[in-house]
Amino acid sequence: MPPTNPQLLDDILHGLLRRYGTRVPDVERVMEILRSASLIKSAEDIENDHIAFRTLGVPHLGIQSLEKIFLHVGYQRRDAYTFPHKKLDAFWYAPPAEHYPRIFISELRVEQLSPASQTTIASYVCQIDSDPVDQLDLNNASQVDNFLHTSLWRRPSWNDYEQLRQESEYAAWVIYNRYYLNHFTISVHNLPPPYNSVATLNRLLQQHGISLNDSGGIVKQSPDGLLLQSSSVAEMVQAEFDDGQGGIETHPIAGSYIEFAERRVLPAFQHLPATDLRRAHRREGFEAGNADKIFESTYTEQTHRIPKRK
Ligand code: OOG
Ligand code: NI
Repeated sequence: MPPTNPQLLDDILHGLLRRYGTRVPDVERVMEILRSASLIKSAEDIENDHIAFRTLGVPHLGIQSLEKIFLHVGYQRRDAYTFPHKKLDAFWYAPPAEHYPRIFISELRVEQLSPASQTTIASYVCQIDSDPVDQLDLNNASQVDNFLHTSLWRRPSWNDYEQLRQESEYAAWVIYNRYYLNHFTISVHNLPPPYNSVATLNRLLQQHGISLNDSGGIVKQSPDGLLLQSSSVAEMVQAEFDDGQGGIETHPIAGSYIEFAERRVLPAFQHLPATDLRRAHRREGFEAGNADKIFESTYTEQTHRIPKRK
């Protein structure tokens, strides 16, 4: 199905990636590594496998709210994934045309958190008494873009952030980072060999100082062997918190990261010449076991391993 309005979708994605690029200096570092190794000429040569968002599972928000923006431009909801231990649920969405990224949206099961964390989250979201996406003109790209980059709640306090983080790293991430893009994903299988595998590309990235999430091992592989993923450790952003006295205090916290995905060719299409291979011939969707570890790219256990950049 073609996108109902390609310009609208292009504009929304452009706005998301522009903000993401300024918040995640690793994006430019990785582009430079790929350019220096002659794997790409410019960023446009990269296929964006998918982008991801995080949401709070509370009335009027969560997946059911955010997904409306993308369903409107022709995305289709596909498989569900559950992460009971992390108290998360997720869906992935297929794009309206092959050159657009897939979308992965997850949601925190707020009702399963401790009463203290639920009270903290409620103090931020309690004024939202209708779905804010319903107030938008979904055909207006700049309205949608503003919505995705404007807070729905007050500036968080450091105390609340830290209290949430001790129970759920994900909750703390969303309270501060909201709908900012959590990551974009380089389709590694489309890079020139031998860097068309995550194992090889990872070594190149690490040689150039990119830190990779090692939770569960650096390469996450699906049981069918066809989806391999790695991710950088989230970069720290200087975040401004409410100091409780009418002022602002700044603390470094986890922002966003970059993912690398290798989708291998499905057994039925392995006879095809490489030049004929399209998305439909490769492993689709996501894998809960891989995703479970990729979420940890923003967790303190990972970000604390990373030496500070000068
Ligand atoms: C998403 C983690 C999962 C994938 O590709 O499986 C994921 C997140 O960190 O919000 O990106
Ligand atoms: Ni991902």
